[in-house]
Parts: sequence; C-alpha cells; structure tokens
Amino acid sequence: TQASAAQALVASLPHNSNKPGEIGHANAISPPEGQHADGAQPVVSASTLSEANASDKTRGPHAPGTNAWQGDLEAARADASGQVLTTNQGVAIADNQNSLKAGLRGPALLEDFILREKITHFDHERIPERIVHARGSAAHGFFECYEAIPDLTKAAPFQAAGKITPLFTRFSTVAGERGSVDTARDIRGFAVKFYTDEGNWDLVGNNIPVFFIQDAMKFPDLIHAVKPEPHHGMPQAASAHDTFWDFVSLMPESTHVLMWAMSDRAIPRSYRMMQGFGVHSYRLVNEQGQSQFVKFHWTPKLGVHSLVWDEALKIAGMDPDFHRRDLWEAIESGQYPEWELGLQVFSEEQAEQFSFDVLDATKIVPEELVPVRPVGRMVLNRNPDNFFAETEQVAFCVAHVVPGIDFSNDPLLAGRIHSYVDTQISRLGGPNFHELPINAPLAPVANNQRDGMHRRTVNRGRVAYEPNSLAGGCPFQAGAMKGFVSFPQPVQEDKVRGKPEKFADHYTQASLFFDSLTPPEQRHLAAGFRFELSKLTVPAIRERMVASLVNVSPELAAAVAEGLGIDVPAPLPRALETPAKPEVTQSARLSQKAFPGDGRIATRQVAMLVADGVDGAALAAVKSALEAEQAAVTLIAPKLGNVIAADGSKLAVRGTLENSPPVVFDAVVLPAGEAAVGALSQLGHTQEFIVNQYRHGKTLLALGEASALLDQAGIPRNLPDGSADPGVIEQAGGDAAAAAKAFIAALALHRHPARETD
Ligand code: HDD
Repeated sequence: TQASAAQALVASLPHNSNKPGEIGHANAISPPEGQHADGAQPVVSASTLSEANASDKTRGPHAPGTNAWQGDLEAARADASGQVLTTNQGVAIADNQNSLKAGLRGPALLEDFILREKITHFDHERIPERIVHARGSAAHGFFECYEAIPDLTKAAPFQAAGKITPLFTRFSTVAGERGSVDTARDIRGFAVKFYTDEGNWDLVGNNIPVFFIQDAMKFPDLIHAVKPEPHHGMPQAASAHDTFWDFVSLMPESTHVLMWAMSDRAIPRSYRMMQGFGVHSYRLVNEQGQSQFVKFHWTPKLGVHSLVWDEALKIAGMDPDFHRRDLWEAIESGQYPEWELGLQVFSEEQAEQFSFDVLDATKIVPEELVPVRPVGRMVLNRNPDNFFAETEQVAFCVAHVVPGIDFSNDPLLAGRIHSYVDTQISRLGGPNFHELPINAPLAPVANNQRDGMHRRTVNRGRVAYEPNSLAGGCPFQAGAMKGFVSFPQPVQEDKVRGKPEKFADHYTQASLFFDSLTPPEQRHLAAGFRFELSKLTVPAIRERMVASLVNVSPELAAAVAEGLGIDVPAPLPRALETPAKPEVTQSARLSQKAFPGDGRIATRQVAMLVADGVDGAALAAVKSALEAEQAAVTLIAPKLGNVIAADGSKLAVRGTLENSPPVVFDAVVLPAGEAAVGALSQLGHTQEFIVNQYRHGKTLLALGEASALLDQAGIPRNLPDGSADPGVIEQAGGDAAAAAKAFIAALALHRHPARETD
C-alpha cells in the first residue's frame, strides 16, 4: 500500500518535476517551448515515497529566529518548476543555446558574460575528492532509542525510550577514487552523523571492527601503500599490488585486519547487509561524571551477507554502481534498511584484566567477554535530493562528539580527532564547512568565530569576543551542567614515543578470527590471500606475507602457499614471544553465520528468464509468490519488448540477456514451456547465466521443461557429499506453488556454499 500511495502521488505530479522523470513518469518530458508548469505548484513536492519521509533535518520550514542554513534542509532546497532560466545574478536568460557572436559566422565576443559565467562555474564544479573513502553513497534516516540509559551516558539520543534523532549515513570504500567500482575488495566506511539536540555527533566507523595500524603516525604510510602506485597510477581501488603488501607484511600489527579484509566481509552483497563498528574504545559519561568504555556495533536487520570474489569481479565491469544502486532502489521502493545499535560497555578495571589492550585498534573485545547490549535502531528512509550537496559535501569528523560521549587514549583515535577537521578545510574550501546545509547542526550555533572563505552567517552587532558587556555577555559559557566537559582522566607519566606491551601481540586475535569461521568462510579467506598475493611482482613480499600467516594458522599458510606454488616459509619472528593467554579462542560472533538476518527475501533480486512460448501461468504463480514476499523480480528475455506466452498473453520484458548479467541477481527462475525452453537453449547467454548462478552459490528454480536447461549447462543436482543441493529446485511435474515455496526458503539462505567445488 505504501508503494501504491507513492505511485498515486507520482501520477498526480505536474510537468517538469525532476524526480518523476527519473522513475519514468511520462509527464516529466520537457513541456513544449514557451509552456511551463504552473508557478503556483509547490516548489518542493514529495514525489517519491523516500522523499515523503520527513525528519527535523530533511523537512519543515525553519523556525522564526533560526538561520536559514542551520538545521533543516528545506530552506536550502531549490526547484526550478515554473521558473525562467537566469544567471547567478538573477538576470533572465533569453537564449541558452548560442553564444554571442559578431555575425552568425563571426568570432565569439569576450563581452558574453552569460557564456563566461556558465563556463567559469562549470570549470570549478569539482572539489577535491576525499583522500580516502572517496567513493560513497548516503541516505537520510533516524535513530530511535529503545530505552533511556542515563546511568551510562547523558548523550542526547539515549535519554528517552522512543526518542527520534535525525541522521545522515554515508557508506564508502576506502582505496578507490570517486568514480571507482563499488565491489572492490576493501573495508567499507560506515559513517553516521546524528543531528542531536545537543549538537552533531559523528560516529565514523567501518564495517570491520579492527584497523591496520595502532598509531595515527602510520596512517599516511598505510594510505600511500594502498593507493595506486605513484609512478604509474595503478591499480585502481585494489590492494592487490606490491606496495600494499610490502607495507603490511612489514607491519605485523596489520595481520588481524588482513584476516577480515581477505574474508567475505570485504565484499559485502549490499551496504544494507553489513555490520558497522566504531572500532575504537570510546567513553560514555553520565550526568554524575562517571565513565565507562564503550565499543559501538551496528547490526543489519537483513543479516550479514557477501558476494563471492568471482562475482564481485564481474559485477565491477557490469554494474560499477552496484551498491549505490542497491541502496537507492531499496529506499525508493520503501524497503528501508535498518540496523540495531549495540553497545559493549566495560569498566576501566575490567579492561585492565583483559589479555589485550583496549586502546589498541587492532583488537576486538570478544562478545563472549562483554556482550553487546542493543540500545536503539537506525532506519534509512530517504534518499538525498542532490548527490553533491549532500553525499559529497557531508563532512564527518571524529572530533564531533556531544556531552555524554568522550574519547579514550587510543593513539589512532587521537590522530583522527585532528585529521578530519583538517581535511575538510581543504576539501570544502575553508573553515566554514559547518554552515553547508548537510553539515549544519539542528542545535543552535552561537560563538565568536567569524569570517573566512564562503562565510554565510551574517553576524549582527559589534561584539565578536567573550567576555563582553556590550552584548550583555552573550553568547555565554554553558557551564558544566549543559556544556561539554572532558572526562578528567588522570595523566601522570613521562613523555615518550612508544607502545604498551600488549600492543605487540599481533597474532592471537588474527588466529581467533580465522578459527571462528566456518569451513567455506576459511576457504574464501585463503582464496582472498591467494588472489591478492598472486598479483605481486616481487616474490619476496609474497613469501614474507605467508611467513607471517604461519603465526596465525599453519593450515592457512599452507593453503595460501599451495595456491601460490611456493613452499611454506619459516614463521616471521614474533614481536612478543609469549603473549598473554587469550580469554577465548573461538567466538561464534565472528562468523557471518551468526547474522542470518530476519529470514525475509525482501529486495532480493530474482531473474526470470523468458522467451516466446513460456508457460505464463506457472511463471505468474511464482512471480506473485515472490512479490508477496517483496522480492524484486525482473523478466529477462533475448530482447526487449513483450514475450508472447503459450496462452497468447503478453509479458512485458524488463531486461535482456545482454544488459542484465547473472551476477547482479540473487537467484534465477527458468521457465516452463517447450518453445521457450527450446529458444533459450539455443543461446550461449542462457548457459552462461545458469553456470554463473550455480558457481556463485545462488538459488536456481527450473519450472517444467526447464530442467533441460540445467542439464544442458551441466548443473549437478547433488552436493559433493552426495546429498541433494537445496539451492537447485525443479518443479518436475509438481505444482508451481510448492516449487515457489521451496525456492523462497532456499533464497532466504542467501547462498549455498556447500556446493562450491570451483
Ligand atoms: Fe578515516 C575518512 C573511517 C582511521 C583520516 N575515515 C573516513 C571515512 C570513514 C573513516 C568511514 C569516510 C567518512 C565519509 O563518509 O565522509 N578512518 C575510519 C576508521 C578508522 C580511520 C574506522 C580507524 C579506526 N582515518 C583514520 C586515521 C586517519 C584518518 C588514523 C588519520 C590520521 N579518514 C581520514 C581523513 C578522511 C577519512 C583523511 C578522508 C576524508 C574525510 O576524512 O572526510 O580525514
């Protein structure tokens, strides 16, 4: 009903409204010259379901007395419906097709201020991309608190059950440039900006709970090593090259994160299906000034699911925007992604007892030691209006904390507190980036900071200092009750450059991760190392890395060495010969198996291959069963247009075998109908489609005669252990409804890795 309400809304919209144009509404075609939309139409209309979702940030006129660019985005939105074209000075433009010339065939004139303004603005359209995390996608949404936790923190979002805090979340890859592919093997950024009523809080995390290095001092080295090599600018968005592995193999503290980065975690199926982590130990501080450590966890409602590497590589060519499209389409269709926020809270005394150091960002706190307590949920329910203004200009800063949230002494975190503000100054052109609509807090801003590039605030009065008497002492200090007060952690030691002892245990938790995975996950991880290291040109780096892996797991090192065609080298010397005995050696919460999701197949992409002569009734039964579960079904045929079913009915085709490759679908349905099966069996594309689906562990359903297509593609019906493959379903004379049911159950399992034989 939500979707049909959105459609009705779309259908009722006027000419020239950009959004319906994007989703194929006929009225969006430009009106004829001289005719324009009725200027009385609302300037900003909610034309999609996603747009209709409002929060304090995304909608609503700004309150009297607040500045237009602070708080909600409404005041900054522009829509040209019913407007004439103007210059930036508001001068109406009569002709936007031709530059000013001395005669029709004469030279262009320097006087053409309209042309010069347009070209000059265009010349400066790009801003520097983020030095890391350049490629990303974002959405608006809200955080809802489950129950008040004032005993733990006074942070505004956690003060009442049901309290809603608007937020903006950006997901990203790390290494690739702005236009790079979404499915690269990489860590994913997971940055959340909470517009709390006590100021903005940015939780800038990743989808992996540990980091490559322990000290910010090494960050530029790490990034220089992973980015394209400086002499020839290759490879793009990939860590599979010499400089990266040279660096990390010399930095054994990276070993733990390498386990995650070579695992399926680094190739998520969707941004909607990955966890998020704050990574560092932060502090929660309550009203009484008491503090405990905290680690932040985001857990996706849809479960944690991944691609397989061969599939990720192919998607990179066939749909470089795979994750961006997935997020956008899910929100537009009303399937709002959701994550639960959980806290691991532990005291300083507890932390002292742990076998690892909680200030070391290469370590997790196993959930067996400190369970995760759910405290609220995040829902992303609105796509940005403008990619540049919002997704590109959003500026996350680790230094943006609110009363109730504070830092630990993690030395990586310390560097980050500096780096993010600093980078925005050059990326966004000055110190006033907080005034950009997407960055402006909902909470009022008042201080004596003034001027600078692109200043928008028009500060009134002659006072820009404190204390003052001329402005009645305003703005005045909030004092400890309302203002931010740093947690008074005692400090009394020598100034040194160095690391605490426990930081030197580089392998225990890497082994914990590997040993906690299922056999298919372990196989994928070994294959990840094999692929990356096989790309190196310097054999010594390869060997050094495998030597490091011997310390993690001799079994893993042997598998990787075998794949690389080398002997297992002697282990790398350890920095710490006798690390503390770990509390846990296996953790069920590290395998993706622990996060199957809610068992629903909503938004899963299902391809239905069709051709003339299909059995329309069987197909319709399966299609409606899938759509009842909110799966996204696409009919794919040899060409666009309509397919004529055996009963003469017409089926509208949405994709072709050429433009809709198997890798972007989670499952495939092969049609019944002798003629259709005959036609499809003549096409190489059909076999490739089926083989790819099978090899990537996906669910296949063959209706009626389509079992012949499985035979033609050589698809086994049994797993290597001889049992029936639950992911290959054949109707084989049974009824279509039963087949659809089995198909839906198998699709809910995400993949069928037991099938993998390569
Ligand atoms: Fe960072 C961006 C996450 C370590 C310096 N980082 C950036 C983004 C994410 C992270 C998600 C993108 C935000 C967005 O969507 O705009 N970074 C992390 C995590 C880290 C980490 C989880 C370790 C726990 N980062 C880190 C260090 C430094 C930086 C140690 C520097 C000392 N990161 C930056 C940056 C970026 C950035 C250069 C680039 C663009 C930006 O900040 O806005 O300042």
